Amino acid sequence: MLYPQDSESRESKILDGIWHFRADMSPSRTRGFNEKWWTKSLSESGPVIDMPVPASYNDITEDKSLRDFVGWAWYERQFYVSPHWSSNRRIILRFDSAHYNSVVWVNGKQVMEHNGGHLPFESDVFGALNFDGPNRVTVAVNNTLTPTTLPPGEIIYQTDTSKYPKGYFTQELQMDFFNYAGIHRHVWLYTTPVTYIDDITILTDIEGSKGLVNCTITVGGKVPDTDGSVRVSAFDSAGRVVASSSSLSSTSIIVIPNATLWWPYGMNETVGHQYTIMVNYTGDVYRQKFGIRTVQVTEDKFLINKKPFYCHGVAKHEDSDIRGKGLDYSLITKDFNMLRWLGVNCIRTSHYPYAEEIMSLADQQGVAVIDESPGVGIKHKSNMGPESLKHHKEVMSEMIRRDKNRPSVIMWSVANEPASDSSFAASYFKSVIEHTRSEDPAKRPVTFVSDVVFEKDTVVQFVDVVCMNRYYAWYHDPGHLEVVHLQLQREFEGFRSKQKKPIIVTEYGADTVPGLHREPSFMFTEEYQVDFLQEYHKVFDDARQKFLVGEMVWNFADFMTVQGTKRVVGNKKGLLTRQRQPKRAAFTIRDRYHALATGQ
Ligand code: BDP
Repeated sequence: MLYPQDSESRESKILDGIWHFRADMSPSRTRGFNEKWWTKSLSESGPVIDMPVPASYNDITEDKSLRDFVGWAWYERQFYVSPHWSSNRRIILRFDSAHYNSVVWVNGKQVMEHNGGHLPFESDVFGALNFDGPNRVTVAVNNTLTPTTLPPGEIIYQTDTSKYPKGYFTQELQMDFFNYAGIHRHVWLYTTPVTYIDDITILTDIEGSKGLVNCTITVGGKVPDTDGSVRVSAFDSAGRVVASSSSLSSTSIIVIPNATLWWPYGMNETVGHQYTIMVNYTGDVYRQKFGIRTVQVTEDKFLINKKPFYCHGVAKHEDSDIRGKGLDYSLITKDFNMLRWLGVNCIRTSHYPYAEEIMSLADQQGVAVIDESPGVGIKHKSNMGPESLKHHKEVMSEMIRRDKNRPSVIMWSVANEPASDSSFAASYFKSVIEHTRSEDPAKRPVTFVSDVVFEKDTVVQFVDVVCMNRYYAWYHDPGHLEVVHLQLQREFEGFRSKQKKPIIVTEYGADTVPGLHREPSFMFTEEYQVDFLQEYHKVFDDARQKFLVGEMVWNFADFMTVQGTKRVVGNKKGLLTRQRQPKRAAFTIRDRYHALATGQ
């Protein structure tokens, strides 16, 4: 799905801002549907409050029941559309993401429904619009997670009224982050001509000094009998035409002589180099960035442009004070500055697809990405039935459709820490992984992230790269750093004896309260986090020249979780605080990663 953009044939406007909002606190949570709140202004059916878009609604007010709310939340705003948009075009209403189920009405008419957070959805709303007066968009968003949503969850009702108030329920989740909800990213209105470019797929290859670019477009609307005329030109970063093609077909192969390749940080001077392809299809113009690079996996290497790539990275979250999972340009720019400061060359979008603006920064700044689906917390049989499988595949397709042209994306991760030792896992994940492979035109490697010991895992056989999360001397043998060497090495050897595949340690980390100190080090202190990471580094350094192709600290920054006995206002395994200030271990990682980047 193409990201909205302005061009000679397209216009866009963003509908972000302060919207009207009401959470449906009725016991059944269905009052809004029963009373049809979308048929008139939201303020006519009851009190409304101001709610920023984009943002999670949870931390905006001082109301605990809204912070922990589960159910339908209603948003509404007015907008105007200029009469010059009233003919000869499509007008698309697009949500870059809303968590989790959404129903959208324009002027009281339902225009779309979507299941799943973290990914865009859109619809042509031309027929529902007024061009000579105000328009109203109403959105109902439901954050209830069920055994078949992704991530899965469960609502647990307590009926013993001697112990619980009437109607008491909680949402049980198998994931370690706060279930922030709301309209998390931009809301757009954009136009295209009626005959339009629906999608562009760019595949690249390298032949000597040439870059080979295969560009396929799919089109929509009233397609002319002749298949329309397509003109494709590629521009370098200075805006000079480097190649072009003019044909009547929707596939063009263009050759870029003396191509500058896309490299991740640390591998070459041309970090994050991108070209732009301009497609003109019967007057509809769209500019798509792309990078020329190849990705391959061997028995013990991860190759980018045929050179061994060693990932020195972090796993992240979309998470910050006040805005929760809402997109914020200051935050994401700061995050990329801190990634560069740390010397990071790779991130994992744990545990869901991140905003497209984040992905674009990764493309530009040469930060490789393991692009992860929201498949987190798949622990039970009820999460691996036919309905879950169907939805999981749909989500993978949506994700690939959104991110397939990104040079930064070097691998897809279909899930984090599923019960890959259960008897249902092998057939479920075989199917999801095969589907993912078949959907990606670029055939990137596919993985899932495992926390199961090698003796019990049943899914690693289907992946290209073994990704493992390990917490020795934290969840296992807490405080005993002396076990790390033995236990990590044992797992490495175990997996290698089963599968000759490269390994990435996708998580290892220790909760650390900033400002807490002890010598000798003690769990939760800044010193322990340093000692902990360094103990792992010794094992990594042994395996690095052999089969280990990456190490990723859990986590870039502290982040919010649900309340629980293990969490002191959130997960504190960040190298940085939630406000993005470094803890002591950040300096250890910075020294290590810059040394790795310069090959020392
Ligand atoms: C891992 C999970 C991650 C958690 C982390 C932790 O993948 O989401 O936040 O543990 O407990 O198992 O800190």
